[in-house]
Amino acid sequence: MSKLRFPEGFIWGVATSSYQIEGAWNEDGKGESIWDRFSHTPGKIEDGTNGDVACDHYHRWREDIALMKSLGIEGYRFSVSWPRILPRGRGEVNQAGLDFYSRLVDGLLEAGISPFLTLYHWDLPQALQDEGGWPARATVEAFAQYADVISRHLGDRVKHWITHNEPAVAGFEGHLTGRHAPGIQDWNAALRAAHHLLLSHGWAVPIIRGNSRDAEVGIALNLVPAVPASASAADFHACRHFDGYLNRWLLDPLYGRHYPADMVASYMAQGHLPAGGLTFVHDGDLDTIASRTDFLGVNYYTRRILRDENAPDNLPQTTFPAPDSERTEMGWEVYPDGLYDILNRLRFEYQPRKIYVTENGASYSDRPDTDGRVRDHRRVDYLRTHLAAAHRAIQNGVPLAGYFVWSLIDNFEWVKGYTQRFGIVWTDYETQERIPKDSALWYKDTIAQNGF
Ligand code: IFM
Repeated sequence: MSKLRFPEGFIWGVATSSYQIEGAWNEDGKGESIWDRFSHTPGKIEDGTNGDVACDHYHRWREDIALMKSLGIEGYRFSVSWPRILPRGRGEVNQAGLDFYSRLVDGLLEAGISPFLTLYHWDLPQALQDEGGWPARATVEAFAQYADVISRHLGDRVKHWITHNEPAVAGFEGHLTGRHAPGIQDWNAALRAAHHLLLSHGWAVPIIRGNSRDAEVGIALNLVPAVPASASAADFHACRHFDGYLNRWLLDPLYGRHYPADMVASYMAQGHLPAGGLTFVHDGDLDTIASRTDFLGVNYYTRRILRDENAPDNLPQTTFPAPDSERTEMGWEVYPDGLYDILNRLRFEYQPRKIYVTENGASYSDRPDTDGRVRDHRRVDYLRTHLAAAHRAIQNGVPLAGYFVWSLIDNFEWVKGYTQRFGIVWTDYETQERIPKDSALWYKDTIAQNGF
């Protein structure tokens, strides 16, 4: 293979999120989050664990920054725990929480690493959930206060802001399938929640810009290309429906196109929306949601192959993975071309000014060999092939400005607990020792050469 070189200034990063790595769930004035409550509820997490300690990053952040520096990491995407800052979701600010993130940001800058700050990666303050959570419009106002507090405090030093991580997951896994906190199963609640997540993004954009001069602001979406399992019209429609459910429902309003009419009609026909339709959309909301952003964050892991199963509840139809395709331990098909496809589609269909791949990575459980080395060759292959696809997209004119591996370290994988390891660095949960895997060393070389 010939050498691939990325554009000058391309940012090589890693990503994490607060609940998945921090631990210290009730320290220094932090309030309870919906993930604290959910993971403490028996039966919700597959291995019965929780994020109480996780990677203990709250106490080990200096070590983690040193680790990133040793790998040559240029950008660190992390999220802020809202209930660490506003224990009750709004109102009184917890100075200790602000101080933690302030020290973290200073430490990153000293190490020459650009902070990419995500405001919301799913850990809503439980106090706000008790008042209705994301299905309630008042949560949007609370988010605006939170965005203001954080950006006023860190806006002088943080220049890359991501309002939300994967609002489709927060909206639909949290309120439709109920697999994620807060564990609700209700179409109407899910659609309201998704709308309020988007609206809160739109409200936050000018607030962040006002508090952080020259900042870049964007949002990170999990995008999944869908492919029909056959040439039948039914499978084509299943695909279109899945795409509308997961991709277009967010992309269309964010890029000024209203909610997709085919999906609104389908949701009304199914009784997922009341007879009045999108009653939770107020005048002006769609303009707010379509506020101009500086970049789009793309979280890409896999594609879906779909056939029409006539699912009675109109949930997305069953996937039908290609017979010989390799899968990660999440069961997700390894399909690098999907990243190329989605990046090109965005370029032509939505034209974001700039794109970052804000997450990409794979779960493999390779552990330290007797010599202490973690030979995670499958992850190296995964990263290499996906980066090659990203490189092809750049050559095709996609304005891709950076790439963040999910994840820096093995961490709490939501409903899967600690059974899945996405890190390029091994976490020993007994001792909290970190061991860079072969993939981390490969990534270090790749960063040093700006390619491979
Ligand atoms: O761990 C998650 C992350 O929190 C959001 N995107 C997908 C990752 C892997 O499932």
